Amino acid sequence: MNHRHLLLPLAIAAGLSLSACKKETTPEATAPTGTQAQGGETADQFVARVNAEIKASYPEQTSAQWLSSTFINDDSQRVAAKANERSLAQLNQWIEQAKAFEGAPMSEDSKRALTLLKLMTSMPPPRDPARLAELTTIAARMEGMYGAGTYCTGEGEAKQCRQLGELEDVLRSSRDYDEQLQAWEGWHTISRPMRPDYVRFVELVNEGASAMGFADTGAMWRSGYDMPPDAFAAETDRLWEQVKPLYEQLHCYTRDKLEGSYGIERGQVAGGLLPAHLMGNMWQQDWGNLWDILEPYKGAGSLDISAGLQKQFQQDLGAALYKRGASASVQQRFEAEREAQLQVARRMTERAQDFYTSLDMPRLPEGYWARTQFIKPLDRDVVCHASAWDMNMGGEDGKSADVRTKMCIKPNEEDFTTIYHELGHVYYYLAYNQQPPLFQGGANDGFHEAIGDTIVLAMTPKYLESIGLVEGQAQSEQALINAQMRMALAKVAFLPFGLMIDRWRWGVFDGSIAPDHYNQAWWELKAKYQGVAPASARGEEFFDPGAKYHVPGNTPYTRYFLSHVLQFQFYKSLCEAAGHTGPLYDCTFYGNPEAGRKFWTMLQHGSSQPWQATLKELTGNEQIDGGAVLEYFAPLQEWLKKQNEGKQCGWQATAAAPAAPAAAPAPASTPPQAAPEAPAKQG
Ligand code: X8Z
Ligand code: ZN
Repeated sequence: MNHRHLLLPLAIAAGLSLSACKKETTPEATAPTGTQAQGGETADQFVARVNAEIKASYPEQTSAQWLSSTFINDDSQRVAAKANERSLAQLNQWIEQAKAFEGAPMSEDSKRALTLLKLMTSMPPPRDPARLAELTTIAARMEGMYGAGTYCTGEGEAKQCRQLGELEDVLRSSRDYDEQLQAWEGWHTISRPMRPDYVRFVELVNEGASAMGFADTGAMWRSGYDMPPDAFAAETDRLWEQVKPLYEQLHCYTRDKLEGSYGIERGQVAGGLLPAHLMGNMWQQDWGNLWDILEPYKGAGSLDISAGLQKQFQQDLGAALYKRGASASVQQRFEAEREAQLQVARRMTERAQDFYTSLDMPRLPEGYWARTQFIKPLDRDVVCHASAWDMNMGGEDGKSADVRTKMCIKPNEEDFTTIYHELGHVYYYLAYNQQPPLFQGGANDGFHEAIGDTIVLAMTPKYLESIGLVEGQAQSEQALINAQMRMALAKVAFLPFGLMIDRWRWGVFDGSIAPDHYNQAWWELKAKYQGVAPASARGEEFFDPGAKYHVPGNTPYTRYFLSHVLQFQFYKSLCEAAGHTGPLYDCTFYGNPEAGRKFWTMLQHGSSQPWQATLKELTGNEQIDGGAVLEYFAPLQEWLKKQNEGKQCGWQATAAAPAAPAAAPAPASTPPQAAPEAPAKQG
């Protein structure tokens, strides 16, 4: 996770979070502070002291988290939970002390800092020490369960165990209906045991949120956007309405193609919903792996990035084997393979760094290359979910910064673009390290998620050809539609997913979704927003939300929805800064220092001012707006409309409940969504 933002950080199971995709860490006091503000201290002095204490205690906190994510066992979990507990206890103290300054004179910066202090964690801590300890233990355990999640089949000699990466490989590559179903269902077994922990987790964080004066944890999460929480929720509805028609067109086209591949019976679930296990992705959040089924014009402009990366891997492997000679042992061959995997992962990362340095941003510090986890270690469990870490807030001079990423990189397109995403977090850290710790965060958390993705939008076919990943790019209408489709499968398909996760959690936190309806509510929201459904019954014996990292990791998710709108606004502005004319989708600002300077200036603000001001500086607009998404995809949307002519688009969310024996009928309260003029066609 990448984050470093104090507010509702992205971080995962930990406590405060100063960073974007990493665990939240709450700094622990180093100075002997009591529960009282120190005598004679002014508000500004108090804020300065808190900032200093955060910075002093931060490295030890993040180290504990790093260890527990890259070496999962009982000991590392204990140490991480303890560190987190101390951090959150310290946070409680500061928040308590800050009360003494309510109404006192202070600078505008201090006012903002004190607001941000209360939002520093996405895991609001109960005051009671025993319950706080219980909370951090549960949080560490849930994340550990996710990271170590393994699905085994068979017995004895035939026993086969697979982790997430291997199960994802099946969804990525297999087109066998049953094989995919088994991989999908298999992964969803790992979260069943999390359910009681999650129920308790919700009670404990709600206790913490209410002690801080929030209605519940969801209300607290919605308070981090420089506007009233209700207004923020309404903003997300507004943005979704803006982009929904585009999603509906993509959904309609995709359903048709799935029916073509799997037959009318198996290519959809009753009501016109897309079968969850056939979308090439465990959570149906990115449909890019369905390229073989969805490519509009076969071979028009080859954009097979994964093939290009595979080729590089094979070359590295060839070299590694050659080095070991023709008589290499099995062990040596195995080592050659590991060496090649690491090498291609590093080269992919260097390639991503090159984009940033082409914008005149600094090279990553040496320590980054030394301490990053590039590939999955073989000797222990780790959390493979990608994240970016600022270990010490030491980047002012760019020399002492200890920044890292943690991934299990494979040579495919998805991981390649994720590297660009993660480096976006890292460059944000480096740029705002000169701010006081309480301002070391994204302008809002959606900004933090959007930096690297803005760069991904600038990875045009021309750019990809210039770095040798794809060849033979020709300008044609068909190549354009192919390129747009490739981007839409990643970006447009994501939008409703980005929304539904926290729609579920907001409901869980405010009590409108009770524990005995967790799974039902989850699938109702999946049906309503995404138009997807499981092919088999998913009753309350399952806990399917827990199979998505950010739920056991407690990372708020609305940030990704915002990011998927914001990144198009950022992209458009940087294109303008680079002097681009012509259609938006055609722009890359690779190698343009002007665009780079504009970007960097924004990053340096961190969270020191309301995000609206930062957005205005960059884009001239202080509202998040879906207009740039629609502008970018205008050619594709036109094309999709034509393809879908005469088809019955849309779906019926009421049909979402699995029509299997034990399933309860969907509640009448779920309105049909995306209301088709006529009901969706039945399979
Ligand atoms: O979690 C992430 C990043 C780390 S912040 C890898 N993302 C979301 C996800 O994977 O669910 C990036 C896009 C959405
Ligand atoms: Zn991220």
